[in-house]
Amino acid sequence: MDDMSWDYILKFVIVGDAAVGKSCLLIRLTDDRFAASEPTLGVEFGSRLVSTTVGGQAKRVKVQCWDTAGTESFRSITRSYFRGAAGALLVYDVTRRETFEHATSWLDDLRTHADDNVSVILVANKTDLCATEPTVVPQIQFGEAVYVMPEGAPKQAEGAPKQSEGAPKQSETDAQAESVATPPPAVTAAPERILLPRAISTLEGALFAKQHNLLYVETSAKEGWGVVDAFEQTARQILERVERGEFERRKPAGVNLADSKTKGGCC
Ligand SMILES: Nc1nc2c(ncn2[C@@H]2O[C@H](COP(=O)(O)OP(=O)(O)O)[C@@H](O)[C@H]2O)c(=O)[nH]1
Ligand SMILES: [Mg+2]
Repeated sequence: MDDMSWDYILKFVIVGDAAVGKSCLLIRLTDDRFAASEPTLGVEFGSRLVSTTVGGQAKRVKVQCWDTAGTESFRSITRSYFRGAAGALLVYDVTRRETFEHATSWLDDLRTHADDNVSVILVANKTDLCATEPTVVPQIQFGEAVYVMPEGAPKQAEGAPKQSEGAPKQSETDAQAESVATPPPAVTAAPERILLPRAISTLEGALFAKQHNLLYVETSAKEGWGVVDAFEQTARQILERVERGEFERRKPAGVNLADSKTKGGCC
């Protein structure tokens, strides 16, 4: 099989509120770079080959992805692109709770306007704003205890000044009670990134996904964390369902098998 050939073509859509990073995720997928993008007007398109394993066999999948506008004024255009999608990325921003709360309404839209069998992955994006490395997502099984790393205060970026740095400790405060307060040392190093608190924990996101029968992934379009994985996981689920014969009575929406004519073509 040459480098450009594929076994399946899958249609994907990316949905979610405005400014959660949908366009940046698409650019990361197709160009492997982070671009501070302009707001999407209507719909944009990108394509890339990804690999996945189904039934022990490696499959090459050409993902054709439509990036939609999240604002209310474009919502009817957005919906028209849901039709025929085999997979959907439902994206929220881990630092903005309202974008997670709107996931239910996006899901309703997908269930109403896309094919019944559309495979949806919930994507918690912008995790780089809250952590210096990707989080390990727990596998959740209902009926079993869930063990997760405690998620307390956000981790501090390495080298970043600690919150208490510069502020005198209690013992020092007592000793210096009578003296003039010493000003904090001047910061000479380049300012480090300050991490934001997460508005939705990994566990809450993963539980929501489990309850609604969605896949779940944490991403950073900026750092490239989890982006290709999101498409590969979803492609694997779609193809497993095809192999299990879930679509036996009719051709599944958004899934095309490569034939001798299309194999070897370009994007
Ligand atoms: N830190 C960080 N910023 C991001 C990430 N993804 C997108 N952004 C920023 O979020 C803003 C909105 O991104 P955009 O892709 O246009 O959002 P869209 O409206 O959902 O398509 C832009 O300023 C991006 O630079 C990410 O993973 N991390
Ligand atoms: Mg956009």
